[in-house]
Amino acid sequence: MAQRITIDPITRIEGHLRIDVEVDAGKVTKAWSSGQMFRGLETILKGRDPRDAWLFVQRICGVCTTVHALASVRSVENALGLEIPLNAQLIRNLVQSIHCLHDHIVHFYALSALDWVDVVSALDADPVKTAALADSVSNWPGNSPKRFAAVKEKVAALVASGQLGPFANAYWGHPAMALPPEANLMAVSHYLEALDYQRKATQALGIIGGKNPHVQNLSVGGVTTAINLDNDSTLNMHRLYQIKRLVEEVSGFIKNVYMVDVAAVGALYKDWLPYGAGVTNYLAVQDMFLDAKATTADLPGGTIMGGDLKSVKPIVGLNDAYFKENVQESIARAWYNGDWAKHPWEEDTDPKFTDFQDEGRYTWLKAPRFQGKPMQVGPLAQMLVGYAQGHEMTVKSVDAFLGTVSAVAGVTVGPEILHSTIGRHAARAVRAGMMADLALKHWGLLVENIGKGDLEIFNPPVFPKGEQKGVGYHEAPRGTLSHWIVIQDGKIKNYQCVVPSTWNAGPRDAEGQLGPYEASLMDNPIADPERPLEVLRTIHSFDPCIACAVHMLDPEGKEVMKVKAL
Ligand code: NFE
Ligand code: MG
Repeated sequence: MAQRITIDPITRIEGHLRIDVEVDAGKVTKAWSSGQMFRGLETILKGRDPRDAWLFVQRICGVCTTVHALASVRSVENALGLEIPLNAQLIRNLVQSIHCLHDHIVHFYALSALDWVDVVSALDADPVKTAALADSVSNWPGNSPKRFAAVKEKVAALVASGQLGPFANAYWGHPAMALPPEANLMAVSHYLEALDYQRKATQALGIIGGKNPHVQNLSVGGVTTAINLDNDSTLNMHRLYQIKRLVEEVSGFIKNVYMVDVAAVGALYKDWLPYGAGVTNYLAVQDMFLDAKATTADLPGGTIMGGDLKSVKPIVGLNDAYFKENVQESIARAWYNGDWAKHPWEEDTDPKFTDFQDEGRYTWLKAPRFQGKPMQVGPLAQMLVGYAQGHEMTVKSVDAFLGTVSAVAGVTVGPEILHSTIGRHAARAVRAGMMADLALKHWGLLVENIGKGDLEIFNPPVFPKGEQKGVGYHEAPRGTLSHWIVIQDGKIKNYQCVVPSTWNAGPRDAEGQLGPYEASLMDNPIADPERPLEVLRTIHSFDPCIACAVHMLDPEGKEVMKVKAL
């Protein structure tokens, strides 16, 4: 008989996500994804000055702190047809790439590694053998027997104290945990080191963005990062080199630790490669633009339908008609008034709570659709649309990574394995490596441009009478983010955010098509319904952010707790 499992809240994510599954004969047969909070940020923007919107919407989230700011200023610039100076483009690229390094590192180690890594098993590891294992895949100087012995001691002390701290309440000893003790000890050591490297990324972001979380250096029309090489208080060579050194250190960690760990975990869990594909329609947008007009970019954009790489269609620049015309959101199964699917410019956000109805409404998330189809967004989508278009950096990076996985797994694997739970981790690690290289490349482009004497950072916006519509999009760490604005006589008439975690965590639509989280859970094995580790594996692989997805908080924080999964 089918068994119902409710996990509420899912932790090690941002925000409040509830997942329900039905399990029959050890497999998931039905799934529901539900965002459990409401804040209403889209609503409070009405009537405000479009130049202020980015400061409000950036508060949607404390994780992807920069991305809503960037999408917002781009939406206003798009509505006005306003170009920004090259320096502003490059400084924004530094902000987005450095933020992304922080975000991807935090996701793998703090938010998802413990789904695969058994901390308690690390106590059985031999530090010398652990160092030999680590040396066989990486040259990282942190991988010494002494370091691993110290980490083992630290974990033993935590276990003895009964206070596991960040390692509390996970599914230790679960039958689906398959790594040998040495791999577990290596990963725990890297978990702790990751804390230092995510901090370094944050420091670099604080220097370029003025503050972290939530950068302060954007503006409709450019950035407010004044450049003056002879002034201590502005962006100068000293600050630029501080940023570069920090990014180089973080890049070293990503290449020698994070990417290697993901390749090793993926290879050692190759039994998991068939699970978690779900929705294989993919959407990503171009980003990391190389010129003021945003005509060329270093990150690829496009769509793929039905998992067929040959179906790829490009999305180019910041004013792409194919993207602009084909996005809609459906509220048929969400807690809003109405039953429509509408283009974001035409939408409203009018909450109407009903309680959780399996066959009716069950979430605060709207269901975004592209040409009526659910789309998976995120690093995997971006790697696949790049791969399918022969985007040089993507093809090289993905092939090199798959080579490492094949070597560790002892079988040759190709890009088809990427349509999976593990594939989402792999794609994110590959993207982190690319973003590290791109952060340094765009740092170089900025220094070169400043060296030519160009110090421009801002083109002032002018708001004409009448109505203008715009969209600002950006490839955030969790995928394609778009902000849609309607301006009337210089004030915001409508503002809608269509967010990566809304694309992925959104519900069914009027046609009953499942959202990507829901679809990816189907057929996942469940070894022990009391401890649904496998559900966490697949859901965490998307890097959920429900604060972003609903941009909305039930002040009572209603809990329907069945399982607390930590
Ligand atoms: Ni709050 Fe976010 C990202 C956005 S949500 S984390 O990345 O936008 O998907
Ligand atoms: Mg929205």
